[in-house]
Amino acid sequence: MIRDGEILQQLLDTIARFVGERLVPAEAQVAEEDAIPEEIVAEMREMGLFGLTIPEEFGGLGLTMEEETLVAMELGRTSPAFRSLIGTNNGIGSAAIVFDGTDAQKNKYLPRYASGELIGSFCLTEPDVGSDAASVKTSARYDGDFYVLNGTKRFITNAPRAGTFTVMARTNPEIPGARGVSAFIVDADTPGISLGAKDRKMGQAGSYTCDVIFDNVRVPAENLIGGREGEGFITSMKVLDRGRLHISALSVGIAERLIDDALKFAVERRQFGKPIAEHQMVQAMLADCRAEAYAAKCMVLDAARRRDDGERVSTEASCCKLFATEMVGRVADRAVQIHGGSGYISEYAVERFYRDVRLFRLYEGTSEIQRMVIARNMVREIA
Ligand code: COS
Repeated sequence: MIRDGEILQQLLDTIARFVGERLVPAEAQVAEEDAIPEEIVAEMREMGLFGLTIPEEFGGLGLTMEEETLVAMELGRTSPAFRSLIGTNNGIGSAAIVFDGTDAQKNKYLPRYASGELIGSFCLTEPDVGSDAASVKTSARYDGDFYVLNGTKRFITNAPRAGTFTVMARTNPEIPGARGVSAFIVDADTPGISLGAKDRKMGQAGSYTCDVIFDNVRVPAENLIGGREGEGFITSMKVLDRGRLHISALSVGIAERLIDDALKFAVERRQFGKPIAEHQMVQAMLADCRAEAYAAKCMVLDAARRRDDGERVSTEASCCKLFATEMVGRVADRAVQIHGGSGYISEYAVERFYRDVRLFRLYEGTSEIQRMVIARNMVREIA
């Protein structure tokens, strides 16, 4: 749902200008130095980009899902590291509190996420717990007015910058699956928390992940999200439904950027006496990219509108995540192919994007998990 078309368009134009004038020119530097320049981080803060989805009453812009997907598409037109920096505050790092937090938790944390003063990070994955997310092993033992957390979380996005962690931990060892898991908001400076070395990744230089280790970390009981045990897994699934739509929109934006780059290259590069854009096999690749990106865009906008209308869109979110992230993988592959040998050289952005987009088919649920969610829901519906 778009609340005010004119205001949204102003926001989209501002972001498009910022992406084109500030972020795209900084892409190579970010890739080279594996860091986003602090002045760009400050500009992102000033623009309110950390609080896009935080409700207005807590200082954010309170974007609806449809509005958020349109913004994510704009942000997709540059290196995903920039989006990743603001991604957790607008998504998995804050959403558990937005959806299920108590008023006190919302008042304490959301304004600081919205301003970018605090970076929120989401801790679900563990060394032995990936796709089977309900098997969380990190424990949270109740002790007086505290819970004592022990365990290790893996591949945690923005952990090196985080001021808080949303942590999924098992409060009831007697319940092995989803219902034994609770969600906590944990301040990063709580004694007993340590961070592993930054992961060295295939792509997305400038965005950081690492292990987060909890060693007898005493978390006040008031930091149990929503004040209820056993709800953490369901909270995570709700967070991921939204996150999956966001990643799908981002994939559309990146596909559009890659199509632009490939098209510009194809009209300039000449072989056999004419631009390669006039060769039918190159045209076929361009056309397939355009058709698939358009299909993904339509899907994402439809699912976002349905979610704004109050529908449960778990199936649609997984359909979008599956299709859009696989789509951008194919688009990136064709963009490299259209660039020929140049596509393998890091001077051209497609080389970097080819590696960057590989992550989208893995995190916030692999393509295999999305297929599993879709098919399970189909079987459930017919039953
Ligand atoms: N919204 C709300 N509730 C949901 C839900 C959703 N999207 N999906 C599941 N639930 C609820 C179920 O209704 C069930 O609740 P009850 O206990 O009341 O019956 C509970 O959660 C358990 O669901 P389910 O039995 O389906 O859980 P499974 O262990 O079988 O696993 C999958 C579900 C595989 C879908 C889940 O583990 C998953 O998404 N895995 C991937 C994790 C992931 O994306 N990791 C990436 C890292 S996070 S960046």
